[in-house]
Amino acid sequence: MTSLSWRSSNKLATLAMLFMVAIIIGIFLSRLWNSASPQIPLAAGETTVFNRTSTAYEQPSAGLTEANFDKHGEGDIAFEAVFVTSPARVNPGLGPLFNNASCAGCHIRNGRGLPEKGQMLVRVSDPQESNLDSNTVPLQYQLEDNIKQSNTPSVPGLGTQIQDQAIYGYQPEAAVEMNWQEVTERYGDGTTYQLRSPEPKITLANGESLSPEIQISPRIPSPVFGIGLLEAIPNQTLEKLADPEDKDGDGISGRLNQVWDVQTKSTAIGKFGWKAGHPTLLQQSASAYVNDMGVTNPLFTEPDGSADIDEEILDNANFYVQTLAVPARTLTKDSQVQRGETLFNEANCAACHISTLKTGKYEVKELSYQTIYPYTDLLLHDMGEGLADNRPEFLATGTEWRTPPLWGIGLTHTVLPYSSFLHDGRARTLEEAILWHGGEAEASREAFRNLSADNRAALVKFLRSL
Ligand code: HEC
Ligand code: HEC
Ligand SMILES: [Ca+2]
Ligand SMILES: [Ca+2]
Ligand SMILES: [Ca+2]
Repeated sequence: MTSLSWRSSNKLATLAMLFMVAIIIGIFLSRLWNSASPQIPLAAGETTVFNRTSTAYEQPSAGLTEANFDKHGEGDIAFEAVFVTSPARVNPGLGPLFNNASCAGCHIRNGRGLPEKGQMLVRVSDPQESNLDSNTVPLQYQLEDNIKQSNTPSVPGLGTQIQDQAIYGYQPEAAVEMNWQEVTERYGDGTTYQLRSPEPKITLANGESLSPEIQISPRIPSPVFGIGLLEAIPNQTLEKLADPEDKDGDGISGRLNQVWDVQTKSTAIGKFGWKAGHPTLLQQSASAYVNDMGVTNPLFTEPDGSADIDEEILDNANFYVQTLAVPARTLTKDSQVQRGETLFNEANCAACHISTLKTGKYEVKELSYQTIYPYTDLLLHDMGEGLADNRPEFLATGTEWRTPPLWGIGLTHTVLPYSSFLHDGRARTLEEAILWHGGEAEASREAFRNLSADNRAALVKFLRSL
């Protein structure tokens, strides 16, 4: 008996030894493997999610604390909530004028909406109506009837945004119909392509057409994932990227917008929206509630100071967009994708669509200090006459737009087929989006236009891998 138990325990010890050795060899091999294969850049650092399905833009950032995960869930409910006419038990306060009854109704599956009624917005201003003296009055921000910008004087009867829907008993401000004009152009190799540009037809409530003097700017909803990380990029980083006088002479002169912050009642760096017209995500979300849905809130109240929603709901909806994850890249080892990335850099796309940035200290601590790959500099660039809306927004001129992030852009049609690109949704494909680039990006566009069909496909495949 004694010898048997001695033998079996000896066997056990040998087995345990072998097991340990196997683990050590395993660790060693995996180290070796990792050092041999280049690190796959994780789009959003530790917060990246691995989901490239049609729900890719609806995932909470990886690594949220349990409390923040729950808050994200509360925010999801707020973002989906469909508002109705007051009085009502659930979600009252819609309108009287509005564009859509919920955030999710425009930002379809958190991606971009379509350039059609109920999803796109038309911003307007009347250059004749300069009712504010910008020398004496600081940039006052008066959204619709609450706020006014000195360089986008409101249009009598329309304000600065057309609400084309209204609750029972009210009349929408105008009807917006999107028409498109097509032109045929050629790649360097002679292959033809079509580009379309919008010709919106705006009919006022009284049946008249909107005067051609009025500046109009149609905008599709931008994707809302990953933007907490963009907010977490320190201002100093953006200031360093800016080169307003193009001192380094590369033809690219990004600059920062300076906009009105309703909370601090002072000017601040603009970051959100197609022309970077809002300084914070909270203000962007609050202005969406009041302008796009007619839902007054703690930042934009009724004249008597009351509001349709309280701070908790506004905060939750905002927290939701702050903590929406970015999907991981795919096909990083595919040789065509790798060639596409080289072509992207050679065409100088990366001068504006900056690949790598670092977040700083942020209110959502899980998003702090991450290395991220957003492919944007968040700066305004002159994109030429072709893309111009000719309607300024604070410092942004009629030809300037903020570089949009390209992360996750490859999933656009997986999330919503037929959704389109650029500020007004004119580009049906990634190729069309590139071919509209002008101004500071003209050389980049020409570089792409003159690539061989093979190389164009590789560059676009790289974009689809993002
Ligand atoms: C009627 C459609 C519509 C509704 C409703 C709407 N949005 Fe938007 N959203 C847009 C459009 C259009 C833009 C681009 C605005 C611009 O450039 O001026 C935008 C931009 C944004 C952005 C900026 C993204 C970026 O990258 O800069 C955020 C954040 C946002 N919306 C959040 C919300 C939230 C939160 C709600 C609900 C409270 C909401 N939106 C409701 C149409 C809508
Ligand atoms: C001078 C800065 C600049 C350069 C260089 C540049 N872009 Fe852009 N890009 C922008 C801006 C600004 C927009 C938004 C324009 C608009 O919406 O009207 C944009 C939009 C895009 C979009 C559409 C994004 C969306 O969300 O709809 C894609 C795709 C894109 N760029 C790819 C490229 C590629 C590929 C290159 C190189 C061939 C390139 N860009 C070069 C500034 C630049
Ligand atoms: Ca209301
Ligand atoms: Ca209006
Ligand atoms: Ca420069």
